[in-house]
Parts: sequence; C-alpha cells; structure tokens
Amino acid sequence: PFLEAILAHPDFRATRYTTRFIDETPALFNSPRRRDRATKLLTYIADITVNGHPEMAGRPPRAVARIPEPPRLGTTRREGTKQGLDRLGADGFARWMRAQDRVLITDTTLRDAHQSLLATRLRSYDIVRAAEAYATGLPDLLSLECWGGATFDVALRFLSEDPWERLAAIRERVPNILLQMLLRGANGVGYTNYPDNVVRFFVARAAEGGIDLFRIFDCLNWIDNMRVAIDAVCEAGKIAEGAICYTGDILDPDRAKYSLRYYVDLAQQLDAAGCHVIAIKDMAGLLSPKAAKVLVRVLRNVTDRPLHLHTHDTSGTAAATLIAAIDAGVDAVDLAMDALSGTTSQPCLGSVVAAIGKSDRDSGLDAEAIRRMSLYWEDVRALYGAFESDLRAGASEVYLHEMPGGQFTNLKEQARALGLANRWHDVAAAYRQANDLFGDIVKVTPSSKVVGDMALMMVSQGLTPEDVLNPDRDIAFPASVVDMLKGDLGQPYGGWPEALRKKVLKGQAPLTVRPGALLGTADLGALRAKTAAEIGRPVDNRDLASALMYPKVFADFARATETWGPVAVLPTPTFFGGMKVGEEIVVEIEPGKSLIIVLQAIGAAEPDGKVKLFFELNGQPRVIRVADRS
Ligand code: BTN
Ligand code: 3PY
Ligand code: ZN
Repeated sequence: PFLEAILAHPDFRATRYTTRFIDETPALFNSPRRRDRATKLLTYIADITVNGHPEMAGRPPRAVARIPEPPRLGTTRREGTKQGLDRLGADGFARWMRAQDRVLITDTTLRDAHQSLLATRLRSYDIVRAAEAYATGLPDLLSLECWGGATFDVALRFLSEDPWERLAAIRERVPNILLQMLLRGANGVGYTNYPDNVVRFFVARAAEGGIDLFRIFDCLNWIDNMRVAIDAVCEAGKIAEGAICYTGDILDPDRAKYSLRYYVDLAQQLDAAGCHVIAIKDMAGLLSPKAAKVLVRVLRNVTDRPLHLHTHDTSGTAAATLIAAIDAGVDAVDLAMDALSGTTSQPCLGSVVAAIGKSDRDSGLDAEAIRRMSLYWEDVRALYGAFESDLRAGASEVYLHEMPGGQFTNLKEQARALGLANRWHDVAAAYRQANDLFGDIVKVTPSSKVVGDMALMMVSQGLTPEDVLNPDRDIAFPASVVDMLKGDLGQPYGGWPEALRKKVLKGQAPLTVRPGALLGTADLGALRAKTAAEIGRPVDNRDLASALMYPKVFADFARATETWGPVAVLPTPTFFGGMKVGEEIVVEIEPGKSLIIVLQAIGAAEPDGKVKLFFELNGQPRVIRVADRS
C-alpha cells in the first residue's frame, strides 16, 4: 500500500517529485486504505488547496467559484430516439432516419466539442448536471455524442474518474435520447490495434453500459480494420454508423488521390459491411460547401442508408458546409452548443437550427431550450479557462496542415512543451510535409498523432523532407513512425512510399495483413487476474475493459481512487483549485448522502513542513495535515 500511495500521488503521477518526495510527503504514511471516503476527499482537498493541482501548474488561479446551475427545462422526459430504436431495431431506425423531412441533429458538446476546445477536460460533474435538461428540454435530438474518442483516456488519466460511471450517470438521467460514442475501429478508444476479442469485449460492455449509436472509423479508411467492431455492434442490436474520414478536396483536380470515386467506393463498402448509417467524418473541417453538396447528393444515390455529416469549424466556414449539405438532403448533422462551438469545435447549434428554421428541413428543436442550455455551458466553460488554447479566430491555414480539430490544441501544447511555442506555424508546415512524405494519408487519431510526432521531430531537428529521404543521412525516427510504416495501424490507400518505408524500417519486414489477424486472442481471464493482483481488489467487466485499453493508466487510476476517494463527486472549482478559507461546499457522495464541507482556517507551516487545515465536516471539526510542497 505504501508503494501504491506513492505511485498514486498527483505529484508523482505528474513527475513533479524530487528524490526527497517520500520525506516530504507524510500523507503517504496515513495508510489510505483504512480511511473512509470523506477523509480521503478532505485530504485531497487539503492537498490541492495547499499545493495546487498538477494539471493547473503554471496556469492562472481560478477567479470564480460559483457552480453553474443547469436550466430547468421541464419535468417530463418525452419519448425520443431511444424509444424509436427500441421499437424499430437498428435497421428500422435507419429507415426511419432516412424517411424524415426534418434534419436530425446530434449534439457533440459532451464529447468532441470539449475534446477540440478544452483538451477533453470536461468533468463528469458538469456533464451529468446537464443531463436532465437534455432529457426534458431537447428530446428531439437524434443523439448526444458523449463518450469515446479521447474522453476515455483523459477521464482515467487526468481527471481520476471512471468513464463507465460517467456513461451510467448520463444514461440514468437521459432515458429518451440515443447516446453516441466515437470508436476508433480496431484501435478501440486507444492508439494502437487491439486483438479482435478485446474489441468485441469492449463493444459489448459499451452497449450494456448505455451506448446506442457507435460511430466507427479507421484512421486510414481501411474497412477491413473496422469489420470486427461493426459486427460486434450489430450483434449487440445497436446502431453501427460506419464513418468515411474525409480528406483532400473532391473538387480539386490536383488532389486526385481523394476523389469522389474514392469516397463512393468507401460508402459502398461500408453499406456492404452492414453499417446502418454512413457518416462523413470531416475531422479537420476541409469539406467546402460546394464539395458537400456534390458528395451528399452522390452518396445518397449510391446507398439507401442515412447519411450523417460531421465537421469542424476550424476554417470558419463549416456552418455554410452544413447548410449546403442540408439543402442537398443530408439526413443528420453534428453541432455543438453555442458556447462550446466554433473554431476547432463543431459549428454553432443554435445558429444553424435558426438558419434552417421554418424551412422544409426545420429541426424541430426548441430555440429557447438551446439558448438556456448554452448559458449553462458558457458558465461551465469559464471553469476550464486553464485548458483553452489561444486560437481566437477561424484560420485558412487548416487547408495547409489538415490537422483534425481534436488534435490541433493538443499538438500545439506538445510543441510548447518541447520549447517550440513560437515555431507553431513551422510545425503546421512540417505537418504538411510529413503527410506528403507518408504518401498523403488520412490523418485522424492515431495516424494524425504519428504525423504530428514526425512534424515535431522535423522542426526540432531542423530537418527538411530532402534530409528525411536522404539515404546517406541517418535519422532516428519516432517509434510511432516506425510502427506505422511497419503496418501496425493497417494499410493506407495506395500503400506506403517504398523508399521512406525502407529507410524507416532499417531491414525489419513490414506487415502485409490486418494487424488484428496476427495479435491472437487475448486471455481475458488471465488479464483480469493480473489486474486484480495489481490493484488489490476485484476487477469487474467494466474495469477489465478499461484495463484492456490502458493497462498502466487504469492501474494508476485505481490506486489514485484508493488514495483520494471518489474525486468525481467534487465540484470543478474544488477539484482543480481546492478551497478558500471561509468557503462552504456541498458534495453529494452518493444519491441522498451529502457532505457539507467548510474550510475554516489554514495553519502556519510547521517546522516539519506540514500544514494543518481546519475543516468542518457536517458540523464536526476535522483537522487534516498535509505537506506544503508549494
Ligand atoms: C448531480 O448534480 O447530478 C451530481 C453530479 C455529479 C455526479 C457524479 S458524476 C460521476 C459519479 N456518478 C454518479 O452517478 N454520480 C457521480
Ligand atoms: C478521436 O479519435 O478522438 C477523434 O476525435 C477523431 O476525430
Ligand atoms: Zn470530430
């Protein structure tokens, strides 16, 4: 337990420790296992109050502590798309979608919008508090995209909360709207291919946990890498939405690789693979209004499946693209609540709904409900200021680099960490060069991460594309580049450029088949036992599914929870900033059981470096001592 307490400590996890960490961190000796949840949470609050949250290091302190109040948009939860799916089944539901005159709308606020604007840091606390208002005020939404993509990893790794609990809490409060997730095909919600039985296990748990609509993509548009996931979703009786990742420009004759014909082939393959819905996933926001019109018209002619369009507003013109697609007959579109829309996120939900209002494609959504919901998100966004990028405006530079909206701010942050903060536009240009070196590939997680790694290497080492290709120049390529060119993510359309592949692989033989076909079958029983031994408690199916995706991250998360308690229940200002003297908070630790916590005083530092924090917990005095490492 002692070693576990060290490993779970936020400073240790953030590698912000010194060799004196054990001497300086007496909280480690408190034998966390025997302490109750309230004491664990008080210790967490005390530690954050004195030392700050490692995620907030170097960021401005919080200004407001007010907890945003979600709107009350009614008391009844009218039947919606969830009941439609239950009644019609996935095939019938897809036919229903296609038969609607109104355009169907997915709200991405709970997944892609915060992934693309706030480094995926939106906590369950703020999400779950909004759920009821969605169910009562916006029951005509097609779906809430609320899970998958990067949210799974970030919840466990940075927020110390369980993504499965988030899903269960949303499902409980939203019984009437489809819940949607983003699944990276054979990469699950991770960055690497998993064995087929792991993908099947994960999908089955997600379906049980409340996901109704699975948007499935492959980062190289290789349909063979999506089939296991598609089949598993169909088997669970849920909606399999196969996504075509859009890149290039179908109207540009100089970019012939990604032609209209290419996308038509993909749509036909996804249709034949059994997908109920076809998505056009324009992850970087490259689809122009004109191209959208052509693509939607043509795809709706080659398949009877409904079409669902996803884009990002990085260029500033994505609303025009959606409106052109709606005019051309697209069945469903993705939008984000006004306060979390625009730039690298989705276009503005309220404004697009207004723009098409009173037309034959009116969405049927309540404008007032959207406005009031967005006011809540405006207040919530203010709590996450530390995670905002400094992107203030649309940028046509996206047509140069073609970075996905969900990667943009992340890569910018990575560049900053490498001391390349003022070289951002060079990174953007190198990103394009890296893409071209790889043969002009589809860039979306995880292939986009590999292109990003390559771009950062080129800028930090001052390498030109000629240097990279020069056979006489030895280059230590990033591991992710070696793995990708070896075929670990699958095969790209048109293959890998042979000369670069030879140079990168240095004699290793590349894969020619689907990686999943070589990974064998994971021994789930053995992995469950191993994980249980590691974290010292039983591992249920949801824990196992997490551990299969992220073994180390999950084990660290389990230990952190053991030490600090269920921190997901803390209000966001407290979670990131601790408490101020005189402040009182109410923490609902489980339904019907609340802790009222007041921080009454903070003592002076003692000679041993410890500080006493004087709390009142449900009226009883409690003193917590923590090391001051600030
Ligand atoms: C509320 O006001 O509804 C409480 C918001 C916090 C709920 C957290 S989210 C994760 C965990 N799972 C739950 O069901 N509740 C807590
Ligand atoms: C993800 O995989 O997380 C994405 O958002 C891809 O666009
Ligand atoms: Zn997206």
